[in-house]
Amino acid sequence: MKFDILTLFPKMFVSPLEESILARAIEKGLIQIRTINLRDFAWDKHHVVDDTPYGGGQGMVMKVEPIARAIEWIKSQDPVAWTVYLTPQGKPLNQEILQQLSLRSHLILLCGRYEGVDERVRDLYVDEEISIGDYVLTGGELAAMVVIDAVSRLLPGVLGSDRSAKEDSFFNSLLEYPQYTRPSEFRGVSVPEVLLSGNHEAISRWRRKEALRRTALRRPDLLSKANLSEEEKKLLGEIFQENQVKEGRDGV
Ligand code: 4GX
Repeated sequence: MKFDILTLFPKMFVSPLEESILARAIEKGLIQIRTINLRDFAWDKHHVVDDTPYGGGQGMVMKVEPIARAIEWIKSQDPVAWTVYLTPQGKPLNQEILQQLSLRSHLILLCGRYEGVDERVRDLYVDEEISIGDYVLTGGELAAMVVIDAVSRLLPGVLGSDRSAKEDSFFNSLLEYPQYTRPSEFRGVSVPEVLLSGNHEAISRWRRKEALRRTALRRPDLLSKANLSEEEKKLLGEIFQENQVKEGRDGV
């Protein structure tokens, strides 16, 4: 999969791509990442990439021509390249959108700065607008990095093969269960007995139950979307009963 990043700050991408899983994916040729400095496509004497907004107001707007030239240049090499603009005004990013993006062969990630891009960039070049969350960054670069990271790990061969299979079933609709590793006791806090028991049936049941508990407590919105099995509904019933007992003790 190819990623082209259109940015005024290409260096922001250097070290995140030199580490760990993404570095290995690049090395193995599973992903190809190019940073393209939009300033290189500003052809006036001073390579100007921004200008004041028509109608007046605060800040600067990114000019249409450098972005247009950069995207047209990429598309002349690969007409199916899909252009994504990172902006708080986009669709909220989730695992389903990432799954869809991971099926494409070539993404162009447009990183805006200042007050954003001239609206005609959207009109003429942007295929999809994505937001990584309801907060404001200083630019689209970190959002683009999030997309690259989360898409890459969905590509075949990027994670260990045992890691990827697990992912989609259970994990997608529920939060993960608590994990522990050695030591079995730390500052008086013990690892749950069952995890040391070697009873795989009991361990699996405990994990499903704790994943349900966590989801019910922290993200009830996810639970209503999840397709729960009869077994899971039973576990959820147990959790609610346990909570009522606890609330009774707490005087609720
Ligand atoms: N999820 N930003 C875009 C420039 C901008 C300003 C105004 C449009 C209108 C962000 C996010 C994000 C900061 C990227 C502002 N664009 N991107 N940038 N949240 O906060 O994706």
